[in-house]
Amino acid sequence: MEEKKYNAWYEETFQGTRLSLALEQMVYTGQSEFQKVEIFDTVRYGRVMTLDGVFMTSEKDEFLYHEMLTHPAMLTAIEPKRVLVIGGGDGGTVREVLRHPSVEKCVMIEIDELVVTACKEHLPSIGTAWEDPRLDVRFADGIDYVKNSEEEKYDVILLDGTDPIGPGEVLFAMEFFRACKRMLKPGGALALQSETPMLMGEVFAETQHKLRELFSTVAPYFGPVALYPSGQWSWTFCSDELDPLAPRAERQAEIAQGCRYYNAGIHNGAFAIPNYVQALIDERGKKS
Ligand code: SPD
Repeated sequence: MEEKKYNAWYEETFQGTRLSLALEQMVYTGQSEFQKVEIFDTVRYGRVMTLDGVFMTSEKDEFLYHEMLTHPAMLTAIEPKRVLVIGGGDGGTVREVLRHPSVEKCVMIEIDELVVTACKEHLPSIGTAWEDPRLDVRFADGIDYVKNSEEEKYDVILLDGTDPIGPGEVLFAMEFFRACKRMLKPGGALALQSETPMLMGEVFAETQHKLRELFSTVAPYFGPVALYPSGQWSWTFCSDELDPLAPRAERQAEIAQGCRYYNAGIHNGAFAIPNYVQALIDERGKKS
């Protein structure tokens, strides 16, 4: 097949890598007090959203990331009723959370209202649950919330933030993880996006060790996200009481039916730690 010539490309520069997508047209550009928000149509990934020039989500592959961030923790928790999502302004994570019938309330704390407004208008295929009455979206600082909230605690907390570079760095700080734990009920689970071990090995390993100081079970798990640098992504499951390798099989089968990536086999396999990743964790352990 002959390679077509494309006139315009959108290029992400990230930690010494460049990833380009052939561009069809820009759809939206806005600047909030926090970041530049761009949404555009691409030839192969459908509609894509970037924050400060970094790919966040695409119509083509968003299910990989959102299903994997959400379902391992939701299906390991016994009967998650209250769920907290920090970040996740495109709406993909809350969409997956609200597919669980046990959920009575899902609070989403997103710092940047512009991300939600732009995604509601221009990426409606991702955020399909904005009107769900169980959803309570608040535009506030997630760090302040977990540090200071006196509200009822949560069964599951999901961290759907940006990369730990610049403003996103605080989302990988010990202080923040400690505050998240404060907001978890006994028997609860925290899951977070924990970056690419291939290109962000130090941050990944450091994060594992920080979380191990707080939780008795810290289990990284892995999957592909084609849009993100290196393509190999990680998330991390944390709990004091729950075993991520013992999800609730009945609920899992129901949820997996509506998933495009996640299923029981993926769940189990995702928790296998690749040898190079185990080595990163072990090496970082020797330093402390
Ligand atoms: N390198 C991009 C990492 C982005 C992680 N969060 C994505 C948010 C999608 N809801």
